[in-house]
Amino acid sequence: MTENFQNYIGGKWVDSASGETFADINPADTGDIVGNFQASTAEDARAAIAAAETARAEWRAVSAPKRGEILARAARIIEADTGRIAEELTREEGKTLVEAKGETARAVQIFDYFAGEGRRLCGETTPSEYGRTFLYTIREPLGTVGLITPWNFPVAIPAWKLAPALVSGNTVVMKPASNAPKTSLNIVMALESAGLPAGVLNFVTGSGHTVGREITGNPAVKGVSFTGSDTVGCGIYSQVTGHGGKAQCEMGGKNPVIVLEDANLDKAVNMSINGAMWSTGQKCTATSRAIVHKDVVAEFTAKVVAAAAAIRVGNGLDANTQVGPSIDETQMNIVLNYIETGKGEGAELLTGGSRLSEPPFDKGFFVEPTIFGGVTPGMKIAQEEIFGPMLAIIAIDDFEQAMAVANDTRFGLSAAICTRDITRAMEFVDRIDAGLVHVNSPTVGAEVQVPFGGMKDSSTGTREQGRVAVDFYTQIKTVYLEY
Ligand code: UN1
Repeated sequence: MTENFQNYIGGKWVDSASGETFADINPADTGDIVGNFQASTAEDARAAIAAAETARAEWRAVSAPKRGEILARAARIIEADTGRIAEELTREEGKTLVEAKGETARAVQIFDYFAGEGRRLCGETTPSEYGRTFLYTIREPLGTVGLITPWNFPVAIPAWKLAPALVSGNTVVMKPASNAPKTSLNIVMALESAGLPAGVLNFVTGSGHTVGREITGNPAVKGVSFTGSDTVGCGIYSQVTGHGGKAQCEMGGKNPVIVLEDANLDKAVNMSINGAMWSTGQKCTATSRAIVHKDVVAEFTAKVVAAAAAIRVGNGLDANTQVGPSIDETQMNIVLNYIETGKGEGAELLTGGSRLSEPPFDKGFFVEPTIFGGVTPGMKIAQEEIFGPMLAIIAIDDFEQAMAVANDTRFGLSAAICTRDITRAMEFVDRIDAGLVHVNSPTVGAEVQVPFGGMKDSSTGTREQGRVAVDFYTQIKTVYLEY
């Protein structure tokens, strides 16, 4: 019997008004249903927003350090339950258990970090032009905020939106991606057990067209933080800002790794495989272009192709697996279509390129780790976000051309360079259009204590994570106090 999971509204677990549910399916084994979730309506979303509005005054009155203490308690609950949370994450999302445990540990760090922010939710004092005037700022919550989260990091991303939103004193309506709602529900339950008052966090599952649209269109929602595709993100941005709300959207990437002729090639290969293949390439920070100096491109290519061909694909629950499935059939078909596009554009398929459909892969959405060589910067596979285990190798003549090619995309999330030359490394840092810059480390990863976000079409709004995360979730009040 598949278990049914409910929405969480005003501190109560409730069914959707629709009376309908949808299945949360294991992408490695479609016979495994993780649970049924509420196919919620706009009415359910409105009830969640109303509950958040009701709880607003009470939550705002709780001191920020006390709000932080609840986050710290949630961190301990999640930490103690890591094994189960990670296993459910792997079942619904497909990434390996090692990655799922790592991501859950990251969520714990996020809650701990923002628990501390409760004691540092500082304003500024400033000298006034006038005598006997105390001039200072304080941070206040926005009110009710909406969080729309993706399936690819179903524990870390809800955590890195929830923790700063809550510690800043906002009430929340959260809609998780329908492909991975169970992990988010586990976080909601941890916060409930940690003592979060009723109505402060409301959780509504369902489609973007119904639930998402009500959250983004409802003027009671003063801020929306979204991570997902850029098409959806741009729509959300205009909807939310259209009624005067704040919007923060983290969207796509087409992240390059530049490999210069002096690079340690084994390191360059590790950076590329890690960035392109782990988590099935389903990260907005994934490496999708290797921009390699002509003197080393043959050797780099031979090594990276051998490494990709040796990757063990399979069910993430199997300890041997290194790369799991695509999240669903649609996403798998997008990846397979890009493989056909790459071939059609004249790129050279060097390894992979096919769906794995024989047993034991027949019940999942598995694609072989795929590498194309001979890619030119204008090709679609060098321009569009693919979100699959795929790397395009582009040969370049010199550092100047590498920079031009690296920046020749509408995205600007993350970028890496592999070199031993400190001058060119620093030149790269200066000139790359990316919000996250890596020297001799892969394009992926995000430490909680530093800002995360991109340039160009990758992000809008202020950065997530780090101390600046609270900028999005707070508004500033300036006080002139004459005595
Ligand atoms: C990471 O690289 O570990 O949706 C984090 C994403 C990003 C998070 C990436 N917002 O893939």
